[in-house]
Amino acid sequence: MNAAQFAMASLPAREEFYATIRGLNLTPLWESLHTLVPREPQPSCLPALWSYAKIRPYLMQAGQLISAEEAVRRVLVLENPGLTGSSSITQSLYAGLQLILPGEIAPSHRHTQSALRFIVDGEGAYTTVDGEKTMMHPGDFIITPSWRWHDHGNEGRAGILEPVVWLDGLDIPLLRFFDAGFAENDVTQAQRVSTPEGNSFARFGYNMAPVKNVGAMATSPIFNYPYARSREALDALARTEPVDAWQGYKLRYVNPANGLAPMPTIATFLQLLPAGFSGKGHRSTDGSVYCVAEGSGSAIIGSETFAFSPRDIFVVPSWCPLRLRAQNDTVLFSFSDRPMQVAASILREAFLDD
Ligand code: 1HN
Repeated sequence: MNAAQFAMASLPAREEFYATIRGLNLTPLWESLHTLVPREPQPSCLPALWSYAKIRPYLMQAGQLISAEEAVRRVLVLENPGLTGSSSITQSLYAGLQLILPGEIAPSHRHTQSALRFIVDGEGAYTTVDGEKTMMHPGDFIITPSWRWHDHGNEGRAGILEPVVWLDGLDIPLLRFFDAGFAENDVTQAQRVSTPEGNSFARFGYNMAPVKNVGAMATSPIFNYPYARSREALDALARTEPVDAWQGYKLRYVNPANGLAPMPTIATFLQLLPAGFSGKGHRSTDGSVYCVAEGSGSAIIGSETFAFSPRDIFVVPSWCPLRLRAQNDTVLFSFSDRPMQVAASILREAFLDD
């Protein structure tokens, strides 16, 4: 018998064999080898865009239906249409839009999942992380490191009382994969503020660091990266150097204590695309979530084109080419699981010719 005859002759016998061994919790590798080890990434994650203008009315409706206190966190999860039922925006990351109304408190708790907030709408909210409070302003990038107490509130600012909305990004699917999730509720709703506001930024936010009592810090000691500072850096770059043909002017946020990403599992970026920018294609194995801070244009993700406006969120799956176009000056915030892939030496990226 040649190989083909052998395969034909033994098909029913094979099926019977598979059924038998299934009872012993055994499966034949040769039936799944090609999908287990693909020639290139085959993400279930799909390209998608969430229009903030479309979502906002539903967020506000959620605000009428449940309090922040009852919900613990009043969030509409941005679930990837290719990952239904998993509360994931990519295979490794979670994203959601959180609403906090004036006077509300989202009670203090802690968990092993790391979180980021990118403020999209409204003024007057704050977050307290391990006893230090920081006010949230649109465009600020704020972190809640693994296992630190955190509560949020909205007490208004300068007489203005308005709903505040931010984008949450967490490494929930990654920790679920590792079965390493723990969580605990605090004994109080809102933590007692024990460190003066601005203390962390004074220590680490000016390209300087304390000389005493600085241990290794896997997570950034800065927990609010103010938009005004990051925006200023991009502006200065745009005045002083040529634009990158793929990404415009793009910077990564750093943990000043080690030069790496702000959190061990999540990298974050801010980029400026000058008006009229039409970028070449770029792809990488870290699927990314983008949030539009300013401007409008389009994201061509694979073969699909998504028009974006301020506050919209879009997701680019692993290894899917992204081309960015900007009508007017555009600023994009983004995050991905890049630090995990770098640690595992599996990050790949390609800058395409067109
Ligand atoms: C969480 O703690 C927050 O602290 C937001 O604001 C979203 C999603 C799942 C689990 C914990 C927050 C979350 C979360």
